[in-house]
Amino acid sequence: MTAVTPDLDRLAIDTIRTLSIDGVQAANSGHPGAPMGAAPMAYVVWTRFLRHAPTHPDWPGRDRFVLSAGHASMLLYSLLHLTGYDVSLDDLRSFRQWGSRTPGHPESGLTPGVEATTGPLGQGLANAVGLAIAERRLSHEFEHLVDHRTFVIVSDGDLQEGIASEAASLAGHLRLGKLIVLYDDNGIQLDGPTAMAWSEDVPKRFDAYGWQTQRVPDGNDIDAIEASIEAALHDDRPSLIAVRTHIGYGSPNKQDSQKAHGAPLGPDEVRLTKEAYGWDPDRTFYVPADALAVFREAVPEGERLFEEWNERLATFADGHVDLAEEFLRRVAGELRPGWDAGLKTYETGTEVATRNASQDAIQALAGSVPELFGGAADLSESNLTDVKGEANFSAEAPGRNLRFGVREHAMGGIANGIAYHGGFIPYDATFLTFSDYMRGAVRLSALAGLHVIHVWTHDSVGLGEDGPTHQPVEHYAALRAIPNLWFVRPGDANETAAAWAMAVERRGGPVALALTRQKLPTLPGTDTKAREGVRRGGYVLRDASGGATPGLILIATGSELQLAVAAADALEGDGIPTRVVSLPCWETFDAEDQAYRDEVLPPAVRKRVSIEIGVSLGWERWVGDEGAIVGLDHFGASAPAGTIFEHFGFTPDRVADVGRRVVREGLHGRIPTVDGGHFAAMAGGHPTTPEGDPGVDRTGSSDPGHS
Ligand SMILES: Cc1ncc(C[n+]2csc(CCOP(=O)(O)OP(=O)(O)O)c2C)c(N)n1
Ligand SMILES: [Mg+2]
Repeated sequence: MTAVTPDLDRLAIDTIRTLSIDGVQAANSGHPGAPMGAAPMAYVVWTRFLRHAPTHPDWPGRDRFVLSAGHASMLLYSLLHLTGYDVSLDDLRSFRQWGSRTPGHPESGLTPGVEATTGPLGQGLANAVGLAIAERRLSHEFEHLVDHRTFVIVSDGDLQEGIASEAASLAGHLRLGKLIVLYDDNGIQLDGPTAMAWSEDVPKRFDAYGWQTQRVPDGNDIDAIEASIEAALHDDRPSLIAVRTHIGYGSPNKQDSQKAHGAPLGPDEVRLTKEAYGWDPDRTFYVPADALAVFREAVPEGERLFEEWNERLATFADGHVDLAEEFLRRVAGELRPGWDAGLKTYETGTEVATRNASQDAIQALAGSVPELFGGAADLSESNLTDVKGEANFSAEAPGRNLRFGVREHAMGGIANGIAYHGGFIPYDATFLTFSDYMRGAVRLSALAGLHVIHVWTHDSVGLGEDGPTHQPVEHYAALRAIPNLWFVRPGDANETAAAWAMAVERRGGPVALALTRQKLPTLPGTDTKAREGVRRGGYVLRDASGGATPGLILIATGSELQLAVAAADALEGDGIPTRVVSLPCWETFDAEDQAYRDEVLPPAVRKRVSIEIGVSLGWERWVGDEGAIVGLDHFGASAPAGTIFEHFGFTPDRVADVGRRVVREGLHGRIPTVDGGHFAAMAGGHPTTPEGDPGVDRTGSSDPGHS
């Protein structure tokens, strides 16, 4: 053990500071100010509290540390290097460079020891709440094996974000006592003093959320910081410690100014700052041996903790072999054999809303996939996401059904945090329209490759009477635009069971399920074809009769699949051999090889019609030059679902008519959207029509379905 004197503490802290300064200077880009101010609190957490094992960064028993203020990434990279993670000085020298492990903002999966991808302010705190929820639930399921804390550093910007307020409010309500948040209270943000835009008393706000709150008036007083963390650990509420710091601490000309926030100090100021620390201004990336020794104690200490935990696991396994194996399976992210045996098959013709089929799937999977853990943003009665017979997750009991309250953005961030933790397949739920409210978190789940399932019901204008505020129209396109998000819109109950199976099986990214409120008929063929077909993203649901080469392909998703099937009957009756392709997931279909895609959509069959009750954007890709797109390029309306479909021209007759004209008249491209007279009847503004003529009621001659 190195005897750590105050001077050595100071040297170690200044080592974090100077590495951060040098990293940003070398990159000529980055944020030096926050690492300089927050180095002491980070030092206290990492050398006096954090139970981690730098040589076993994935050890399930480790404490979690989240740098929510991801712009301060050099702070984290410096700590990872110093405490002995596989992050070298060269990695620090290549901060923000192509191919480096030290990207601009921390990216989980890229750098050992980075627990969460952060940078979009506020997300990290929500992730941390998810980590703490996961810890509590897993420790309930596997007592003795799980018992760790979650430490977070947040900045002003983090705490200004709505997602942080949502997450903190829920954390207080749930009394997540093992969550400890240190707030880098430096009074400066990007544009200048926080006082420009902010005057509330933050700890008081957190008091009101049910947190323990403390203030440390001097951010360099490491004993006071240590005492506050001690006190936090002994309180059963989550804790916020507001630590008053100085951005750019030690920089003679930039301390306490936004100039230290997001730009290199500059060579001259770097020299002056190092001199102010009593350092040799000519040395860069310098790590004094004494300072390194203090940090590197984390390595043997981590080995010890890791071994101790493995012994605990072995002892536990003596009496509970099954439970120990189950624990290891869970944290390895493997599914139980036969996990999908309970999924239902629905008989052709049965009328089931896909949200109900989703409820059936959740219920069927609940026993065989105990890692499924989630809930809704106050819509469990609508999203049908509760596991029946299970308790709520509350302050008193770590049950299985999460109640997020109306906090969609935090819900997304918390689900991400549960996924980061491991041992769970988290799911969350709301109306598809309100996926917009959680988009920031959804994007990060895709970027970080997190296995999260989003259950988004009320998936089109088909939700009916709630009207256009609640009816998603542009959402399919917007969600399909997010890389690595599988957006799945199943067309009936069998496709929904298949979609759940694919969602549970996926690794390396999120899956969104778009589900209907209204009932849909179970279509012929999905009972046998959906399971494989949905996984592959698209398949031939029904082929042209008599083995004829199709003269036309109808391509549909979700509630419009039934229209394609019905229209195909009519078209076949007219002598047009018609194939129906169900295309519930563009992303997995795209990932299939060309041979399979050509089998489903033969390049030679160029007459095609897509039918989807959302914006037409993107469908060009599947219908090609000679195909037509039946979409909905305006907002919806308040009326019963059947009426809306009728008035907007989503009927088998209109689809068949478009199909006929595509084959016989060469009709192609985006088919003008029908508004059924709705917008002409509206007082005030009208949507811009495809013809650029707002307000014209185009029901009639210009629309093939009504001609
Ligand atoms: C959601 C989001 N909005 C904006 C930004 C850009 N940004 C990065 S840091 C920052 C504010 C900085 O203030 P603070 O959080 O107090 O950090 P400090 O200046 O103290 O380092 C902003 C606006 C961001 N990263 N995330
Ligand atoms: Mg600040």
